[in-house]
Amino acid sequence: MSDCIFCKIAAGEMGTEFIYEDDQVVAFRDINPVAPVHILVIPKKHIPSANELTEADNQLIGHIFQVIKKLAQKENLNQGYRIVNNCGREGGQTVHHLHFHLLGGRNLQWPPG
Ligand code: DGP
Repeated sequence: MSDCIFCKIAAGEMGTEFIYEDDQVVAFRDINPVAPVHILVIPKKHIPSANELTEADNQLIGHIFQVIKKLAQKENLNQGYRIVNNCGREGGQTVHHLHFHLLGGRNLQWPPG
């Protein structure tokens, strides 16, 4: 989608450093980190939110979770981490391109705000 910031990032148009890339996804560090490790993992395909996922995306979502697991190992998050997907306005979603936050490196509190 031409006016989507994450589509532009995934296309390499923003000069964002990728910490992981394959044919389906890219991962990069969040511009406003809320934890020592704060990585965003996004599909290259434009999907506005988790609410628009279909059965056809099942493989993609499974793949994203495999990528997250590998990134967590690479970042030495041996004590645990959190995967967050904000969906919709009340869910706190601000960028309308599906993304998963990988958070770690400190004790994360529950419940979130
Ligand atoms: P969410 O609230 O779940 O939609 O999170 C969107 C996140 O995206 C937010 O933590 C900030 C991050 N973000 C927004 N624009 C950019 C950008 O241009 N570069 C990077 N690295 N992160 C961005």
